[in-house]
Amino acid sequence: MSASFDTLLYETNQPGVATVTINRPEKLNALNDNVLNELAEVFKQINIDDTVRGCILTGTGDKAFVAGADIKELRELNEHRGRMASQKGQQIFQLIEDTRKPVIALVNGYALGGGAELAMACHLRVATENAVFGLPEVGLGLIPGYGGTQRLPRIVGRAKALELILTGKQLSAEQAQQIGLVNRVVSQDYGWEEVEKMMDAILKNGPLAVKQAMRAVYHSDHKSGFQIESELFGYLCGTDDAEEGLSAFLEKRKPNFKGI
Ligand code: CO8
Repeated sequence: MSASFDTLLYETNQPGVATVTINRPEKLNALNDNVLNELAEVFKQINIDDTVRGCILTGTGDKAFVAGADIKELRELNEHRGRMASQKGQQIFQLIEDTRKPVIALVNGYALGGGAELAMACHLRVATENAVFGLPEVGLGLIPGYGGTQRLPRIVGRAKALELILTGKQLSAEQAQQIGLVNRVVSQDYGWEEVEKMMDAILKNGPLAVKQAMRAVYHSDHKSGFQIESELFGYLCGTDDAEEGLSAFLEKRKPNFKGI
């Protein structure tokens, strides 16, 4: 594939392995509409490109994988636009999850909100020691809206998922590994080596078997919960609490929620 993007870097350094790097370091790689559109485009192309057998997804710099959805854009959402934005993001993340070539997230820093949700839409996760995971949406008066309420319980179980979603607390890379949210933790210098080793270990196997194994493993998932997530995300976008939570972040102050 020959592709050029505004917010992504696309490379194929290892034969057969595409590397997609989200490249908005000045905003800690936050997912604005442009990034989401380009992620959709690149994964559509990866899906149809027979020369690509696997993909590594990461973020530019050593501070963030992705620090979430772009909070500036979230503040523009009302109930209807919130629901639509959630559905759009869910579809793009589903496209990533439905890729029948292994997608490994190299989580090299903050993976918060939509960033944690993006990592969860990948099939496997390697974290560097400085990675931080969290779903801080409730602190902004919202809930995860890119599939996080559905994928997190599937990955770590309902009790742990509820704890993380309801408290919004952050986990270190090691804590994330302890609950099964990441497959492996390595020092910052070895992130690439580890992720390439994992990819090699997969790609040396029968390509048809790898593809069908992925299909079989994901077959048990139910899809209706995603629709409920979007409805509720949209509802919250129309509330005073979301307006207050998002404004408070951008104005660098603590939110004063009223429950309306
Ligand atoms: N969106 C927009 N801008 C961001 C974001 C973000 N998520 N995160 C960081 N930035 C910006 C900052 O505003 C800042 O910009 P500027 O220099 O112009 O002020 C720049 O990136 C650097 O950030 P900080 O100065 O804050 O860096 P720190 O090292 O002090 O802090 C943190 C790093 C702790 C990661 C901090 O930036 C932070 O808390 N970020 C927000 C994290 C967050 O709450 N993420 C969740 C967002 S909500 C979400 O993802 C919902 C997903 C579902 C959406 C569904 C439908 C749309």
